[in-house]
Amino acid sequence: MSLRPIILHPDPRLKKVCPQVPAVTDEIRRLAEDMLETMYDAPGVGLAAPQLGEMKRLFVMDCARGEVEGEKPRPMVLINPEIIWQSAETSTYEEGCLSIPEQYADITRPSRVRMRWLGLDGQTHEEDFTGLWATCAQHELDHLNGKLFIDYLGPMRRQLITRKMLKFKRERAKQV
Ligand code: K2U
Ligand code: ZN
Repeated sequence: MSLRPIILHPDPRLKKVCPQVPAVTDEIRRLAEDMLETMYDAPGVGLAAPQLGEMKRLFVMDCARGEVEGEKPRPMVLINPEIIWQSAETSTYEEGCLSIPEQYADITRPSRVRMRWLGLDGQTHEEDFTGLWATCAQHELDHLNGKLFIDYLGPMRRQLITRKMLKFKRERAKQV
């Protein structure tokens, strides 16, 4: 397992639609392991493959943050994920993104989603997600379609955040 660098916005790889994963191979298993290690280290509750520069339709998530007494970690790997049902009811959550550090905005999404995906076990899985799990799953699926949470904001706010990130990346490059 190894930690990998997280790509920062703006970057063309974060705007691309990722292709399906044809099969669960040892390479995919190693990538999923690295994604989980990088996510926990960030720390985060989700991470999508394109955020590591891997243009593949898979993401990891673990929203069991131990806030609930006795809640055990539940690392999940979702390959070729799709939403097969979503509630009309919506929830608003102050979202952030590991590719857009220190920037947050209230984003409204369906409160509940039913997802179908291919697991590392090669089986097809289906599950309903609510709460932070639902928000995170939709945020990560957006990453696989080249969409960032700032794309839900108005153009001025999005440009402001992008300019801040360009400055952040310039200053970080000077430190290297
Ligand atoms: O994809 C990512 O960049 C990781 C995201 C996932 C996420 C965003 C918004 C809402 C839920 C999940 C986060 O940066 S992970 C950081 C985090 C930690 C605790 C709660 C929410 C977000
Ligand atoms: Zn993100």
